[in-house]
Amino acid sequence: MNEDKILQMLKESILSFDIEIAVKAAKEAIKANIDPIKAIEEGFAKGIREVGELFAKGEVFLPELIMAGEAMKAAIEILKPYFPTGKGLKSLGKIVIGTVAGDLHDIGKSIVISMLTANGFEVYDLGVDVPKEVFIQKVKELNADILGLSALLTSALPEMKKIIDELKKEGIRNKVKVIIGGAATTQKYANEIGADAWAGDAIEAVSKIKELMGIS
Ligand code: B1M
Repeated sequence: MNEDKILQMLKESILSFDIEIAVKAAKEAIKANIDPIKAIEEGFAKGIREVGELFAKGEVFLPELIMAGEAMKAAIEILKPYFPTGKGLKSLGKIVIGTVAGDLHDIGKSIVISMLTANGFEVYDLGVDVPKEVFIQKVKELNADILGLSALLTSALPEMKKIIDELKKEGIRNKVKVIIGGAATTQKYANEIGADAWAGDAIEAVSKIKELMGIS
């Protein structure tokens, strides 16, 4: 099977809403030596975004959305050991990251974290549905270089602005760079709320963070 056919199979495995099929597809990708990040971005993620479109049109419902999410997570678990590792690299900087309050989506954030770790950053994952106070406290405690905020729900976007406002109130806005991402966000929104950067995917997140830190 050529690479395009395998990527198509990975996408379809998510559209089957079946964990076993997705896991089998992930194993096929490894056997075929497909780069694990490519397998996610050009295979599985295409499938889950299509599920999202079907959900929005009312052609699939919450149980399918949940199963597709579980299938995607299981596939990523199979691929994870094959991600490039950051072991032995000198830390390039400390990053605090989380999905903002009200939002439980974490699949994309986990991919971003894996890529950042593989590139030598120390990443502190606060999880999902993270209250603004927890972000602020962790940034202070670690003297973090970067604060990463993820959101997939439009309704969670205002939370990002609140966090940036809180950094200002605490007098630490100039001590930490803020990057936002996730399907609900845009470069325009990042500009509006005064974030330092926006990234559309995990690879861009790494390059934007390196830029923010002056790393070439
Ligand atoms: Co949800 N959901 N969901 N969902 N879900 C969306 C986001 C939605 C767009 C689907 C749709 O209607 N078309 C819609 C939001 C509409 C809106 O607000 N505009 C939606 C909805 C409505 C909901 C619920 C409200 C449904 C309900 O209960 N009625 C509910 C909300 C729960 C909550 O959060 N409070 C809900 C629940 C869920 C599940 C739990 C079932 C599951 C999540 C499982 C999980 O994450 N553990 C789920 C899923 C799977 C989706 C879709 C289908 C897929 C999300 C995903 O994993 N994408 C999604 C549709 C879509 O996104 N098109 C949808 C794949 C992932 C690789 O991409 O997350 O975008 P993404 O991450 C990318 C980039 O965005 C970027 O890099 C990643 C890798 O390339 N990135 C960053 C992400 N974070 C970054 C941070 C950075 C930089 C880059 O810097 C810090």
